[in-house]
This record gives sequence, C-alpha cells and structure tokens, in this order.
Amino acid sequence: MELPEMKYPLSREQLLDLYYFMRLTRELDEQLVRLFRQNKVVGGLYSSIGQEATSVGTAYTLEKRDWMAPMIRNVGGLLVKGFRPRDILMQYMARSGSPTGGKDGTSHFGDLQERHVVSPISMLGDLIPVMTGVAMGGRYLGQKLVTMTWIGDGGTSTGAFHEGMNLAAAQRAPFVCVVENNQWAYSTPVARQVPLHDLAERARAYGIASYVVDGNDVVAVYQTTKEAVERARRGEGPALVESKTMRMKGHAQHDAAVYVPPEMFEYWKARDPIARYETWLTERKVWDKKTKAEIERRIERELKEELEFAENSPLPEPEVAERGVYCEGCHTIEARWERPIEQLQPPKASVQAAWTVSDFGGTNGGGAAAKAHAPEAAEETKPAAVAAKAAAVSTRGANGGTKRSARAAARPKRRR
Ligand SMILES: Cc1ncc(C[n+]2csc(CCOP(=O)(O)OP(=O)(O)O)c2C)c(N)n1
Ligand SMILES: [Mg+2]
Repeated sequence: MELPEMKYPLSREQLLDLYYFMRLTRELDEQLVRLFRQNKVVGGLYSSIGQEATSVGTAYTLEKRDWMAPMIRNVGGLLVKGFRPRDILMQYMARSGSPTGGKDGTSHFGDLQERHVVSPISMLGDLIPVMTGVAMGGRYLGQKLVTMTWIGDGGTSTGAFHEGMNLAAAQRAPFVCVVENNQWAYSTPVARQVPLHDLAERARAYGIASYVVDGNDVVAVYQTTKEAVERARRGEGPALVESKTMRMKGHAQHDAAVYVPPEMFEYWKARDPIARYETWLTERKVWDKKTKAEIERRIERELKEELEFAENSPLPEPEVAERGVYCEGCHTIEARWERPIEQLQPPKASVQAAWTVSDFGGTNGGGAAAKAHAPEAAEETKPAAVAAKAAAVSTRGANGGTKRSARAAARPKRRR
C-alpha cells in the first residue's frame, strides 16, 4: 500500500501480518504467565508485553538469508523468523521436544541451518561482536546478508557493547544493532545509568549512523529499521537504532516492579503498541471488524493446538543430560559459498579496512570516517584549531578579533 508515511511500502497482507505477529506474541506471553502460575514453567519467565512493536517491527525487515540473535524480550522476532509458539512453550516448560531438547529455557535457542538464528548469550553485550563477526563472514562469502541483534538500555553500558560496536564500525560490517530502550534495567531507570537522553547518541562515538524511533509504533519501527538494514546491505556500514518503548512488567515474573511510578505505567499504557496499531489499521481502512475477528480466531485456534502439543511433549530422559556436552559432529556446518572460491582466497579475499585518515591524523579536517558517515556530527565537532581560526577571521571586522570569542567558538558544539 502506498501510504505517505511509508518509504518502504508494505502490502495489505504484510500490514496484517505485523498485527498477527504482535498479537500472537502478546497472547503467547499471557499464556506463559498462566503456565508459570500452574508451576509448569521451569526457571524464570521474561515478558515482552509493551515491546511487541519493537521486536516484531525490527525482525520483519530481515530477509530469509539474514541472521538475527534474539534476547529474552525478542519472542516476537523469533516468531517472525519462523519459529512456532510450541518451540517457545516447550523451551519454557523444558520439554524434550523443545529446540534445546529440554536442556535450556527461555528464548535460549537458535537455528544455524534454516532460520539463521544465533542463540542468545546471557552476558549482555556479547552478541554484538558475535553478530559483527557473522556479518563479516557473510560478506566474505558474498551473501549480501545483514545481521541484527537487540540490546537493552542497561546492556549498552557494558564493555562488550562498546568493543563490539567499534569493531562493527571499523570493519563496516553489515550489522544493525537495535537498542530496546524500555526505560528500565531491572530496577535501574535509564537516567540513573547514563547521562544521555537518546541512547542513539552513543553511535556518534563510533562514527556510524543512528536512528531514534517511537518503539510503540510498529510502522515507524519497520520503516526506520528497514532504512538501516538496506543501508547496511548496500555496504554503507552498521547502524544503531534506538527504539523507545516501555517494559510493562517487572524484569521477570518474580519482580512486581513496585519501583516503577504508577503514572509511568499509565503514560505508556495509553500508548500500547497493539491498541495503537489497531486504530492505525482502522483509520486507514486496511481492515474491518470481520478481518480483525478472523485474525483473533486464528491465533486462538493456533495457540490451543500449540499448547496441546507442548503439554504432550514429555520431560527429557535423565541420561540426555550427559549427551551433547562435548562435540559429537556438531561442527560440520559448511559455508555456503556464493562467490567462486578463487575469489575468496588470498590475495582477493582480504577486505580492505574501510576507514582512512586523510591528514596523517592531524587536526586539519578530521578523519575521513567521521566525514563520510556522520557529516553533520563531523561538522559540529570540527577540530578546535580549525573552528578557532574561522571564528577569529569572521569576528575580526566587527571587534578586532578577540581571543575570547575565538576560544568560545572553538568549543565543540553539543547536539542536544
Ligand atoms: C554483563 C552482564 N551483567 C549483568 C547481567 C545480569 N542482568 C541480566 S538482565 C539485566 C538487566 C538488563 O537490562 P536491559 O539491558 O535494559 O534489558 P531489559 O531487561 O530491560 O530488556 C541484568 C543486569 C548480565 N546478564 N550480563
Ligand atoms: Mg531495559
């Protein structure tokens, strides 16, 4: 459908698909809470209620060949990438039919063969260098793929996040990092852990593109992330997308989130991503009541079947615990070459480090990287000596060129 707010058009079918996935994610979330209360969930239960537009809208930008690595609040992304609700249900219930055979819980599973999903890593930030590496590998193999992972507001303060982002930038990796700013890292609000209004600002330190998007508006999330993904696919480097949203529950089921001011929940409840998208679809006449009811019935039917399947899957046999601990032929994954192999071997294989320093590292104009990828930022943070010289020249006529005005002009401007 050609709508003015869409640079990247979505068909009616795709628009309804977005709704289906968001709604399915929420219903699944609520089903899991019921199972938790019945004591059928093994371990913690992490909710993504309120964050469905972020998870679904970002993952929906990926093509089949692309790779993603989900975190605990990205069940929506896993559904978009082709996992079924039964996989998530069985994981949480530690059933033998689960993707990890009952050995791990939550969204801690992947699929390297078909769906191109790398398992989450619990240590926050570590997936960033990993997905940068997958992106570099894909480029090396000529696959024109893009990789994506998500990180919370809290996770952006880890060392691995910064090291990984810098590596991605220096290698110009086709990688998109989505910062899910849900306002809380456990009980720590964003304002208590980083003095920035927009976490996207962090990207400027690496000289890469960044975006801020309303994370509860699925169409905006899709459009913005698509831009970042396509840019990366064209070889223009990685990007950081900050999606502003809200964690509407505690960190996990055991956390009643009493530290969240009630009015904050009220504020975000009024901006619920699913309710907002329902209004959006109605106002643009994408659907009617009948279509909505059909989608709801479909989800109800599917979830009932999926739950039945999951509940009928047994717990794993105890002896399974000792299997798969050491490699038993698990490293036979072979690269899917899409360029002739000669092109991939030295001397043609080497990827030129993209960034060059134009003036031997001096202060006469800044690095080429900063100019190429953040022209606005490069302009604003022009090296002090250059800005001072310019100010001295321009003010000389008026007041004889005071040292004070030159010094004042030399201070790098801050972006608010
Ligand atoms: C390196 C590291 N430090 C601490 C933890 C423990 N931990 C798990 S989740 C979490 C809070 C994360 O907050 P945020 O990154 O904002 O993600 P959210 O839970 O809000 O999605 C913490 C501290 C961890 N997993 N890894
Ligand atoms: Mg958070």
